[in-house]
Amino acid sequence: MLDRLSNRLTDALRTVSGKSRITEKNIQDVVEEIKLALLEADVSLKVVRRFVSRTVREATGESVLRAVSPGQQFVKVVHDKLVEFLGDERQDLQLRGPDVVSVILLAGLQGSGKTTTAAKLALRLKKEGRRPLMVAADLVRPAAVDQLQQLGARLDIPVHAVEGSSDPREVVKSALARAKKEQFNLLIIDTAGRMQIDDALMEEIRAVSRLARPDERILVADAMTGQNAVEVARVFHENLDLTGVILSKFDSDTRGGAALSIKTVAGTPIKFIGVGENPEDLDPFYPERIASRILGMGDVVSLVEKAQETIDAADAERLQQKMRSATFTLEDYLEQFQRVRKMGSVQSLLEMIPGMKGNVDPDRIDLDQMKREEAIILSMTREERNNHRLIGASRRRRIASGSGSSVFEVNQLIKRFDKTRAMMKKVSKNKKYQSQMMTQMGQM
Ligand SMILES: Nc1nc2c(ncn2[C@@H]2O[C@H](COP(=O)(O)OP(=O)(O)O)[C@@H](O)[C@H]2O)c(=O)[nH]1
Ligand SMILES: [Mg+2]
Repeated sequence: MLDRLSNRLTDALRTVSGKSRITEKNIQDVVEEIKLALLEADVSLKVVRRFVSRTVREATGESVLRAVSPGQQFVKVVHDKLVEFLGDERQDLQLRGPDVVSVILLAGLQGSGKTTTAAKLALRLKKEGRRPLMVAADLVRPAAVDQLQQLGARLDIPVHAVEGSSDPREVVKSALARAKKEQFNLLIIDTAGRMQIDDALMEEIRAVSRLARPDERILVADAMTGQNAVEVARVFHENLDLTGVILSKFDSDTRGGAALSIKTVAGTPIKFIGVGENPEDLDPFYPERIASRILGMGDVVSLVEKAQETIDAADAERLQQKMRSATFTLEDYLEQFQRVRKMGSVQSLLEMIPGMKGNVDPDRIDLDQMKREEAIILSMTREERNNHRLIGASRRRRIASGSGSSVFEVNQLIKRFDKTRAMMKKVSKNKKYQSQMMTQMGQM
């Protein structure tokens, strides 16, 4: 699945991810590689251009994190762009409550996988507690009704068909009536496809759509047809105002061009992917997961994410500034605790702060103590955290009971914080002292 694209992109980015500096030259090289990889994956030219220009703009505009190399950060930008072009958030089906009949209309070219997908959706939604009725409204291919009925029998899901009818609207109309009468709450309409997009097909599907008023108008598109699938999506969207696309045969698609282009070109999200011929082979489409699969550099991406979430260059700067001017407050102190928690360990926090790595022994920092202190600080008001001198005797009692500690502990904390802060100012210009102080903060 998407192997070729994945290999090419990953190779291109491996070279840059180790770079300690991003220059115009090495950006140029890797961008060329990305362009070629996308074109080879049959991503439409318009999308390739947009992808590349946004990536470059973002990569050059971003402030560089100190904890990761610029090359690693570039990998993250490419990853984020992949997610964006794949459609950002996962889009689920929008169906109505169980007491109303919801309708899903499936459209698409012949052989794209509509009938198979009807059964896949019916099975999935039945498992979620719906009562589906599949509607055989493909009256063009002689065996189409049969195919759906066989699937229905296999899955024990009823199929609505009208013997001898040649008008799909008639079939849909009677299906709607039957759903009400027999308490089905979901109609899945399988329609006729054509070899190519033609006016007669569009006219027919529009008529069916007007009649059925579907909650979901879904195009089933064959991922293996690449840019052609994208063009089909664009035209169907113009005609049907699609609510989504299901990309079938994703299991056989080594290129990935359709997945990457549909949202941008056709403006409609991919909701599911077909990953095999069996009724179980339908997966929700998660842009994030697909992007990770394409880029295969999850380690680098999560490293950069961690760094972004915790301390970036600006943050570190601000912190040092505060230490120097002794405007460091309990609020800032609390922030440090929370960073440690996010990073998972004191060690990883220290690595993010310039000058700390190797200078501080993380074992000397007492995490339980940190937790107790955090509880105390959390029991203060924001105002008190920003100016601990406001905290008088009665508030100390309240804070102690609010945090499950004693007044003595609250007093201790405030006293030590005062001392540390005074010291911060003194030592803040000396890196070695600075790290000693960090250790002390943890022990405070
Ligand atoms: N590998 C694979 N084959 C699929 C998938 N979806 C459909 N097919 C196959 O594609 C062919 C056409 O499917 P069909 O549902 O009859 O297409 P329709 O003409 O649009 O109704 C059949 O052989 C299906 O088994 C899929 O997600 N993966
Ligand atoms: Mg069919």
